[in-house]
Amino acid sequence: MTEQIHYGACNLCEAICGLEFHVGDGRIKAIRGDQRDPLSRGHICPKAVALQDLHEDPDRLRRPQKRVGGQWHEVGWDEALDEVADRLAAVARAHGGNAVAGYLGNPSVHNWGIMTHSGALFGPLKTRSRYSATSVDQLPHQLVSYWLYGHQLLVAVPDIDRSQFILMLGANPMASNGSLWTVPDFRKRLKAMQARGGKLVLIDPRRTETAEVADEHHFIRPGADAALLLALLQLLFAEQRVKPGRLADFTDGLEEAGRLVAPFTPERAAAVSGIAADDIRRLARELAAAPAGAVYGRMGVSTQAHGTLCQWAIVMLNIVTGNLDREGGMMFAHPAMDLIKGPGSKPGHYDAWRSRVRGLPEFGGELPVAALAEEILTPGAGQIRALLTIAGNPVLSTPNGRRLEQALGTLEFMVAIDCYRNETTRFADFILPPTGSLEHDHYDLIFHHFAMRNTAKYSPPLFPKPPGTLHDWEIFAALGRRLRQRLRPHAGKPLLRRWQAQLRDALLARLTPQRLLDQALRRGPYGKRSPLRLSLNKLRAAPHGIDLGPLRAALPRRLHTKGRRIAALNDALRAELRRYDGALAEQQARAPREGELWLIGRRHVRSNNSWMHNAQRLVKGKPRHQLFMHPDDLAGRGLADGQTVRIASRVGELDVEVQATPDIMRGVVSLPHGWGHARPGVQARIAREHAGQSVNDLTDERELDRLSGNAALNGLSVRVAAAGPSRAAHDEVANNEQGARA
Ligand SMILES: Nc1nc2c(c(=O)[nH]1)N[C@H]1C(S)=C(S)[C@@H](COP(=O)(O)OP(=O)(O)OC[C@H]3O[C@@H](n4cnc5c(=O)[nH]c(N)nc54)[C@H](O)[C@@H]3O)O[C@H]1N2
Ligand SMILES: Nc1nc2c(c(=O)[nH]1)N[C@H]1C(S)=C(S)[C@@H](COP(=O)(O)OP(=O)(O)OC[C@H]3O[C@@H](n4cnc5c(=O)[nH]c(N)nc54)[C@H](O)[C@@H]3O)O[C@H]1N2
Ligand code: SF4
Ligand SMILES: [Mo]
Repeated sequence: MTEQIHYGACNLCEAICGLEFHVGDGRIKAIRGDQRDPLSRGHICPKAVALQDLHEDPDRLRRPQKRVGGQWHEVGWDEALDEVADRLAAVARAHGGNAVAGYLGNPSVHNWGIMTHSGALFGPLKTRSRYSATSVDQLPHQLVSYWLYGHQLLVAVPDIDRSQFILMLGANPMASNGSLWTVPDFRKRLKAMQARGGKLVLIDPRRTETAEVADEHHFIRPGADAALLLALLQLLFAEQRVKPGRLADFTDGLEEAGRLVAPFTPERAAAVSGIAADDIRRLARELAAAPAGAVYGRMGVSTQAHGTLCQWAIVMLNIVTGNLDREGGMMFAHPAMDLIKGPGSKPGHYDAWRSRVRGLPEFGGELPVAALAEEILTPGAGQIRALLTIAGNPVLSTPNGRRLEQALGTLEFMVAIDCYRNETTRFADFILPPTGSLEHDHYDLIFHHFAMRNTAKYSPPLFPKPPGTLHDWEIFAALGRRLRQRLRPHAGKPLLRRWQAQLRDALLARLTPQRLLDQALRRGPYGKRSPLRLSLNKLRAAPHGIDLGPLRAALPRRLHTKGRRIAALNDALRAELRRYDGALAEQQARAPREGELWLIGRRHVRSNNSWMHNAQRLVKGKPRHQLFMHPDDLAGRGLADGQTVRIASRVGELDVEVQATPDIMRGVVSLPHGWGHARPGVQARIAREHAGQSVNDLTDERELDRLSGNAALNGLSVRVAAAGPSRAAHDEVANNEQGARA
């Protein structure tokens, strides 16, 4: 038997690790890290090996599925695509385009065909009812980047290989492998920084895997980060430590920002965060003194009540310390296929329209997904009647999943483009499964924008496309073509415009991701105008990837604002700062409610959102979906480690096993998301044996970051009691909430 070695990259998370596949007899024999990958340098995590399990999983769908009543049938592609197009077009014709909604889940940003061809599908639908996982994730980052730098993708990342100080909030790269920060092998890079005398300070309500390797860790009361960050800013201004350096030449509003943060003293921050005022002072001074440092915050400070304010304050801290765009500070990547400067660049827009029921602002053409259920359930013009989900599982991943389930049950029509019959797609009338990730090629379109080093890599498919299957982008193109025929989106326009539009559509339909990549590479910063002359062929000839060097200065050139200036403030931010002053005063005055706990989430390196629990090698061993709780909080309620407890919020309650741990702050409990596979109709044999409960049956669709509409998944008020038959705990919370709102 001859064994062959193929090279590629992992597309499961944002780290884009280089992989080495050992293949023999048409099967994978081993998956290892590619030592010669210039970005990941051999690093992988246990999920990479599970790519084989996904590939071979008998539960993974390979043919279109049609549901008739409670029964699923395999059907042919033409039949499925024709009927899906008929049904979607019928809803759009009868009720308008907005009656057809779309939801794009997380793997769509890891699948380049979905990125290049989603326009082919959504173009003819002309719907404003667009949702994605963005609004349960990084929306505040994008909004702040759009406001300050003029482009939603201009997100700076810690230049860890040259840094001396990182202040990190609400991120756990030891488990997540980095987010909005492509940093494969975080641990090794951190160790190198520490060996240079550098320091990592972590702020997190849980003593996480990252806290274990940090130099300093502070517990923080969930949701109190804005107070802490604004106090750090206040101190830098008050102690005259503001030194933006060259950034001052192209930044507007710094002085005014100094005035607006003046009320946020360390004493106020200490009162709500649990971090001592003296520690806050010391942190501000250390940050200011570091020769090169970075402030970085992720999920824990995005998916909370003040997500946008937190991300704004983080950017401002990096600006006033002169660390933005400085080596060893927070820097911007220059990817080979550049979605910021390239053609078709989408800088973003905000509040150009609002959601119908609650009036939540759109961002970049998408509405907050916390509003999806009510938009389906509330009658009236524009009510959503059909839904298209792509690579997503919003029942498990968006707040109040039970209400969304209820809503999905009322739809006239639903179609899912997904490889599994999961907690969401089981509601669909059709599931259209794409090829698996080893059956198509890959180029990471998104995460090179957030990488701590500039590299480029093309991964050819490991296995040929099986006969009778379609890639995601082919499904998009085929469905888009059928929708255009049925909806004739250019009808009514003047003849010339119609021809132009039809020509453009026809060209688009013929473009493959490969051609788009090749063109973008040639036109891009390392293309025909540079000595590298990068093209798809050049990438094909370099199976380990091409190193494009460390991050380099980008400002003000790369800014997308008028006059290439950073706008530190706008009216929305000014108003938010004033409002937060009041909110903080209220919070300081409010006595803690008896028995109240704050719920946060967590991630584990062997799990990936909701969809990798069907791999035996990832779920084996002791369960990882217990509720973490401090021993004192358990004792105070007469509860014991390992028992089943009932946890209740305004929207629901569930019973879970509790695990006592001193590694969580008192008053805080933690439950990971993405579990809850016992729901009927889910086809995932192994995942069902490790079902767990869905934390999003507790999270609240009303709890949002006000500015962005991002879900406040962390810092939710809950109660925990012994599990019993009664629903008393739930009713009590519901009553309290009503009282608080009345
Ligand atoms: N409480 C709480 N909730 C959270 C979070 C949290 O921290 N706490 N995290 C949030 C975050 S950051 C995110 S990103 C979301 C994720 O939420 P979602 O994106 O809604 O859900 P996933 O679990 O990523 O589900 C991905 C689906 O895509 C399918 N899939 C995988 N690869 C492909 C592919 O190549 N093509 C297609 N068509 N389908 C594919 C899988 O089968 C799976 O069904 O969850 C969010 N929800
Ligand atoms: N293994 C694995 N890797 C993943 C994923 C996965 O599911 N599994 N998902 C991927 C995705 S989609 C994403 S978006 C990234 C997320 O990547 P990260 O943001 O790095 O990962 P999280 O584990 O969500 O880290 C959030 C941290 O915030 C803390 N936290 C909660 N509330 C607060 C708060 O109010 N304040 C502060 N300061 N901290 C708080 C939590 O305790 C947690 O440690 O990970 C990606 N990588
Ligand atoms: S860290 Fe793990 S899941 Fe993420 S890209 Fe690397 S191997 Fe894949
Ligand atoms: Mo995410």
